[in-house]
Amino acid sequence: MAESTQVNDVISVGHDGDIALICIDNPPVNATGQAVRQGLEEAISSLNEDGSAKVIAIYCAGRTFVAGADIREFGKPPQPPSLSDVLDQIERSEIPVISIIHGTALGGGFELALSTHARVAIKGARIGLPEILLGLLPGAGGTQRLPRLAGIPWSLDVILSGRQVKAEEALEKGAVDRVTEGEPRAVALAAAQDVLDGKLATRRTAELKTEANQKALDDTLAMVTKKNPHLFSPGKCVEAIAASTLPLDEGMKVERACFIACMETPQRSGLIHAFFGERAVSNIPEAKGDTRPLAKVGVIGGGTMGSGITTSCLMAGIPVRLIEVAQDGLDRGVATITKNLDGAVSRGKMSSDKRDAALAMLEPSIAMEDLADVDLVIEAVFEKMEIKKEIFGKLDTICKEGAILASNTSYLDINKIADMTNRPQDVLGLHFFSPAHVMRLLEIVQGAKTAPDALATGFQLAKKLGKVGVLAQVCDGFIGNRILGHYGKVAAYIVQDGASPQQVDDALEAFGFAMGPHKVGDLAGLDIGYMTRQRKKEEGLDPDERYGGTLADKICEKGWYGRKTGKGYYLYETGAPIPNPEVETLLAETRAELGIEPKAMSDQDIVDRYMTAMISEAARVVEDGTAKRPVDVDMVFLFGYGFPRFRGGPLHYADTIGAAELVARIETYAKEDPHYWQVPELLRKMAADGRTFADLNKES
Ligand code: T1G
Repeated sequence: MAESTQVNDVISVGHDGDIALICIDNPPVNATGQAVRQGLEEAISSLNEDGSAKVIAIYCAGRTFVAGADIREFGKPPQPPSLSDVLDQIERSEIPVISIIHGTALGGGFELALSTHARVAIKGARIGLPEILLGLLPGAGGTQRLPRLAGIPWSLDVILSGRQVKAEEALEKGAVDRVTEGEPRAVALAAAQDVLDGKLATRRTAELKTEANQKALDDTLAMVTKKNPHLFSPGKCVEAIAASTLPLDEGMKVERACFIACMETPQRSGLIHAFFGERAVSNIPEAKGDTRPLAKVGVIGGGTMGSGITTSCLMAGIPVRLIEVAQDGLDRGVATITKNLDGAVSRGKMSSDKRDAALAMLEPSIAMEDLADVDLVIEAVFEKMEIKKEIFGKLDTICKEGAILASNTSYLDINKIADMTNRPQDVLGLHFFSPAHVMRLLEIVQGAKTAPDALATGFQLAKKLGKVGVLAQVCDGFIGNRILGHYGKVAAYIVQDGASPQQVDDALEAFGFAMGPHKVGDLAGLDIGYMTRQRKKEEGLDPDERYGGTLADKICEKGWYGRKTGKGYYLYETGAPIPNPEVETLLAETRAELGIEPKAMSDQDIVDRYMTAMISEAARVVEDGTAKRPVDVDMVFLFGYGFPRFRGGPLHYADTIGAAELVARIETYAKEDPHYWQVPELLRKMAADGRTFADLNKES
């Protein structure tokens, strides 16, 4: 290389005879932040002014080609030059410009490649336009240039799915021009030389024409509207892609308008909060530092949870010794695990070879002594403290020094369990969510004496399993179930006071939940809630608290537990749930017994009460430190409770209402029931200070 000049901190230009190499070096993913855009603009214009170079190749340093626009800039005042303008300039360059793709060229990164006159991918590279996952659409020409190269149908698939596409598929579809091997810079030099030698053709995408395909557009619009009725950007994606049959400058105007419309929606804010939140929850001191080995895991309990946890570990390549008390239980566990793995294969989540290898790493046993050499034990047996205490007492003597002893309990006190051992520093909670091999949330519960390296190992396990590990402190129900325990009552109150179970479900599904609380209860089994209510009755109910379980108790006392009995709040004989007409009778009985005159409630009132209840307990969970920050609560609900992702989580959604309005609402509701509706101190302070939960996230 004759010489290399640094245009700015992130862009350099090297020369080798007739070849100019532009290198982007903006860790961690070469996002097209302002410096990258400005540097590219300056480099392209100076090379064209100078005119000595006969071909320009753009490549990236580091682990990947540009992975997109810098998402951290969104929602802030735009800083020129815009990516669109820079890409138009590249496309208009008199000197042919090619791009060398390695790693993941996504979003604005792949749009950069599309604006060049040829694209060379290095084997293993993937391209994609995942803006839809952020509530957006490709806003720098992707909806206009990709259809010109690869046609409308394939462009609709790639843009509406947001999926990553292997280089070979992109080559087959014409989205890239060559797939080769080697290091980016060497490939750039070789490809540029091929351009000069006429071995690699170049062309301006703008000069290509998109073949019209109204049917593909109409079919896709119908499909996305049905699949995601709540989302705004899919329809805008189709609208922009449809404009790719227009002259480029006109199509770009349509794309711009669609992009701005998406940018302005709360959905974009919610989805980007979810993107960064998923990463933020493990970006804490407790998740870093020394960890312990995780070569082999022991799981106690072959029931639904134990089998799911075992499946999750095996799918991540971690050998598991599964313990059950008797052979028949062990056989059932192994059968469930086998079924789970077969399901993963049929869903295309793993190859059958990988499934066989996973199964080969399973060592079933009915002897707890076989846990002597494991690095981590996850107990997943009945939610009875006595049983857990007995098990942990035995583990204390069986397991090797330094082995981590974890309980999958969903609400019991980890400190009490730890105190059954002489090694409380090795004990923590690992609360998986059912089905454990599918749900991504893992609440990592820190005991009072849990050692830092044991806790950090919990986060390492989450990463290995592809789960979202969230730190929780000990309390009844930790983060998610504690909050659920609170707002679940308000759904019962709303039904007692006048709404039907179906109206509550319909209102919350219109808000964005995949399933309303009564359908969820039917799915999980109404008997679980029934047992909890009976347990609490035995322990002595709070006399000041309104009991909301009367209807649910009546339903369970009929033996109607939901899907598993074919009848619950809904009937399941035909498959799709239909409201159980006998529930109406039981509800009338309940209201009569409680002396309630039912009053009509609007869907909005139902959503407001339900969400305000959820937000108020979530605020308390942040206030008392059970959750580290509001974003941790949000991620618990996105990854463990089916909260609508486009709303970002309960506390991100709370910011769209505002603390002052929430306080006013709670004070209004408190007139009906001052015991249940109490204003959390944190919310009152936020209302007084004008702060948001986003502010609290930044402060922590
Ligand atoms: N902007 C800013 N930061 C980003 C980023 C981005 N686009 N992508 C990743 N990061 C950060 C991330 O927060 C983390 O930071 C670090 O990089 C490593 O990421 C105009 C409008 C590329 C597949 O949607 O899918 O272009 O936590 O932990 O698992 O049309 O990151 O270390 O501080 O995820 O190896 C479109 C989003 C943007 C791609 C790598 N692009 N990124 O995964 O690492 S919109 C995307 C990813 C756009 C244009 C539109 C993944 C990855 P920290 P990571 P990874």
